[in-house]
Amino acid sequence: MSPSLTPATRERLRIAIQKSGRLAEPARTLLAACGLSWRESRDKLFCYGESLPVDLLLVRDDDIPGLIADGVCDFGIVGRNELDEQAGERALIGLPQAYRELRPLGFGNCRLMLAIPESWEWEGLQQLQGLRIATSYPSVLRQWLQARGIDAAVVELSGSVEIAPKLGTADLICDLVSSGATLAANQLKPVETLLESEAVLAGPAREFDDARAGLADMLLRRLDGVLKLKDSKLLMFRAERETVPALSRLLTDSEGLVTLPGGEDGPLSLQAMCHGVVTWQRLEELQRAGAQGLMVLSVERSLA
Ligand code: PRT
Ligand code: ZN
Repeated sequence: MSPSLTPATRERLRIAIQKSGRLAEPARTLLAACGLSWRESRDKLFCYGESLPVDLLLVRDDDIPGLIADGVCDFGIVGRNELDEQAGERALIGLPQAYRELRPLGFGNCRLMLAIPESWEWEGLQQLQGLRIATSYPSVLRQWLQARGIDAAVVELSGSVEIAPKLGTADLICDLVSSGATLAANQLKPVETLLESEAVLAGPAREFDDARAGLADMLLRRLDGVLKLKDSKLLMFRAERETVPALSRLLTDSEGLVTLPGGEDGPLSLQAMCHGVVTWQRLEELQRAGAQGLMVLSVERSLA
């Protein structure tokens, strides 16, 4: 029997992720790092969760906010740009805010930006008065313009926004930018950022009040653990007792310098959790301050 799509009859959690596209692979990798695994289905739309009662729905990113709002899915991994755009659209037609951003996930980073023809001199926001701006994010753009008292026409396009100025359908554009190569290839230059975006975990605006609550809590705790450890390294070394204060001062940004139990005499064994990249320069500094036998280890998993 196929799983029911009605929220009331569900005890399993359901997470919507992009079927294919920029966020698809990193979203799966992140959920797998949280200990989830799935049985792939033949239609590749619904993946039954095997390790936990957490299923995946593989969809277009545009559909994810609506699926959460309608209660068809409990969570979704989607760009903040999409979430904010649809929240604006919902507000405009008087629908309640049925979802919210729960965690930024650190991938799919991009900016929603205004870009003008390269040949223009950028003179500031007042220059936008009376111009036509092409975008796939009309709601975010309208709100942004309104907040700044700018009266410009918003030209809604579902794709190929960057060629609108060349085609004469708009004067400038408002679009997502990551490397900036697409803008440059179309003789456009970025001038203003409307939104800093990245993939986020979105969930319902209200807490769960049924069997899904415990499961959702566990998932969020695991996710926090994975996100925290993402760029973490465990630093291990030995040091003479008298050098420890100087070494601690070099490690103030790491998580507690811990002295491991050992003998009374000789060097101490120490460890510290470092968040971010541990450079060679940093290791050499520590070595000069007295650290011996330095080792940098990847951290696989941790539970607070
Ligand atoms: O099929 P489906 O509807 O699911 O996918 P989609 O085609 O709508 O989305 P997809 O996979 O292109 O993007 C999904 C999400 O990735 C977006 O909603 C953003 O949150 C995020 N993201 C990150 C980006 C970019 N970076 C990005 N660069 N989305 C789009 N772009 C576009 C950009 O507008 C430009 O046209 O990619 C092009 C290349 O960018 P540059 O600046 O590197 O040249
Ligand atoms: Zn899309």
